[in-house]
Amino acid sequence: MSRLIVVSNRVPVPDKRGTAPAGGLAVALQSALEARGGLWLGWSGQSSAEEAIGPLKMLKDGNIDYALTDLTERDVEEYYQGFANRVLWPICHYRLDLAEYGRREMTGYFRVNRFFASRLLPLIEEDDLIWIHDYHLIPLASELRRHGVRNRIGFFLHIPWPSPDVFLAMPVHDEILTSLTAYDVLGFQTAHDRENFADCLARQGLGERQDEEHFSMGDRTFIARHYPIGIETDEFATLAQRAAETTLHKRMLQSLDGKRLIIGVDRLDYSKGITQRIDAFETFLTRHPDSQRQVTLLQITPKSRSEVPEYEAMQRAVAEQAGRVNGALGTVDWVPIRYVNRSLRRPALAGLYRMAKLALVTPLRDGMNLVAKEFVAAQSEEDPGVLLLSRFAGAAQELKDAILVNPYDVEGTADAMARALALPVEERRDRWRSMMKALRANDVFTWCDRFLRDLSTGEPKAGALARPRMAAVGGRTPISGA
Ligand code: GDG
Repeated sequence: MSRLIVVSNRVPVPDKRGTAPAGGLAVALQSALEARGGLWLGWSGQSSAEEAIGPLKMLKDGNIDYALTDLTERDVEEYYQGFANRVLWPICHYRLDLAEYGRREMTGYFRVNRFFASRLLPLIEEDDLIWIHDYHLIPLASELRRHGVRNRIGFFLHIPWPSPDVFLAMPVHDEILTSLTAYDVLGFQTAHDRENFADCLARQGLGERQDEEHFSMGDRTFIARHYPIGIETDEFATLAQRAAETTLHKRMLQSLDGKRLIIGVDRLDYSKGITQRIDAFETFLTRHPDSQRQVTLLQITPKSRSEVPEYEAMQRAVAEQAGRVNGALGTVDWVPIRYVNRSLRRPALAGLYRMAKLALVTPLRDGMNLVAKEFVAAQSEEDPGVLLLSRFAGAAQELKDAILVNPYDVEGTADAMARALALPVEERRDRWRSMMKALRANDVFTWCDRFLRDLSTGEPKAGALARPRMAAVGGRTPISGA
């Protein structure tokens, strides 16, 4: 079996006790790396004012080497905060209005990708498989190819790929699109994303489509396929069951005092539709006064990318909005919205999902949305909660038994909340069973195996992943450095 190299913007380095502070994605990739022997390279999260960057920081954990590089402050500003998060992220989430295209940032993005290539080159061995993750690193394969790297290189895009009318509005669309053709395997979250990508190629007259998933470009061929990412379904279900025994869980139940818990969990990001959701919740409470004092919305929203101005503004906007609803509808002994602006530990989160009768997962656009999947996995079989899910999340393609909503339709979403809370237990069980079946059939280990099988085509044997021990399932998944 070939060795595996994973490259992502941020790397979930194991902590001193040797357990990774990792969610499902990191656990699956680590177990693939452990099985094959491997290397995970990415940004250390540190930046310096100096232009000269020191050597890679190398760490070893079992069969896995971690290679971390610092970046300069200018790199972070131009590549990460600039082009990745203020051009590619909004464009891929259909927010042309928020994209702030600048040549300096674009140049910085390509420069940092060249820099990542220069750090990786001396570490690559002949038969290594290379798996690059997400929109920060799109041009990395073409930079490696320029240096003669002929290894199989795959790319997985965690976020949506937009329709050509949106994508082609980005000034450097041609460079970005062309650099993707340097990969052997291109992975998308949904068939819809893959079709959007194929439409972009066709519109630009790049390459030729051989069949649904195979393309050629000059003398190269590549696969573009959808690999919907999953979660560590069974492990997460166990985590949620165990959490029910903890003190935090008991304290939370006590504080609810019989009220039904509704939960929202999202990184603070405009793509997640948090303000529209709070509007919908307010509309629901106003239209159904009998629900007031009977429900509480717990919105858990860890800060992210606070150095980007849109995110800082959003932080203020959501806090003000929650405060306004609480002021308008709350009473001395009832707060409609509990707004938590920091990250909780993963077991605590699992327990809260299980306690909730309803989850509001209403992004305006989302590659997949793992919160939707985690909520389902955390439910009890006898009395499962209901998932209200945006039809614009990749997860809606698999979780068809969620209550699907259009998050732009505030009144429609409010009505769906009322419907969801009134569902009889038999229907809740039926819906849950069907969604759980989908989550078991395509968990994160299956996702990882499917991608690696395609990437390693031609290899004598691509092994199935060993399942990790529960201890490894502990915290957040900082793959993209969100
Ligand atoms: C990108 C794509 C795609 C959240 N709050 C806490 C916490 N979380 C964890 C959740 C979940 C993860 O963060 C968020 O994943 P999502 O999928 O919902 O969203 P993004 O961060 O935008 O991820 C997305 C994903 O990549 C994977 O491909 O699905 O579409 O945008 O796991 O549980 N974890 C802890 N405390 C929190 O407070 N421990």
